[in-house]
Amino acid sequence: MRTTTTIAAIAAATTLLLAGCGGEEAADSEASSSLSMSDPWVKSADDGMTAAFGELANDGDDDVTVVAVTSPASPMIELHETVDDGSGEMTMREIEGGFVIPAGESMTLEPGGNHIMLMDLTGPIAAGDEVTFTLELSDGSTLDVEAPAKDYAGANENYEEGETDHDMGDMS
Ligand SMILES: [Cu+2]
Repeated sequence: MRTTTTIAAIAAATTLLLAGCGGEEAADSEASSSLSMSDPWVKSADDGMTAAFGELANDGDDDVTVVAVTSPASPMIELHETVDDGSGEMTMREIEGGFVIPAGESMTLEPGGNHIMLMDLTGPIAAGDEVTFTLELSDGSTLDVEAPAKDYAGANENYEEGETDHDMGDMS
């Protein structure tokens, strides 16, 4: 009984504390305040895999890590980096620890570099379509992004966990 009372008291105090530091903002605290994404876009594709790009900017005082991305366009999404596999071939792979954007800095997601990888499209994405992404950050907040689709001939890096020649399928 005593434990329950204590927890309830702490919860009440926490609620007061949150309410005290900014009314409506507290209720809306799920949206990231420091991270933004500009010029988002996704490469059009009929099926299989494709990728999304853009510029992530962190104008806060703390580093921000994008730990996961979700979208109705693909049930499985990975955060990829592109590396030289040693033979001059560029290979993409899941980046360890997510995308880290240091305080006050930005990170460009672009073909041939870091990107958001849609692993298994639920349907075709045509140029002009708008694809919604939700970026999940390490502090528990999220950032929703609307990315227009466009046709793009590049971004055909191999995928190191796939088979070598046709990993990217229809991406070319
Ligand atoms: Cu990739």
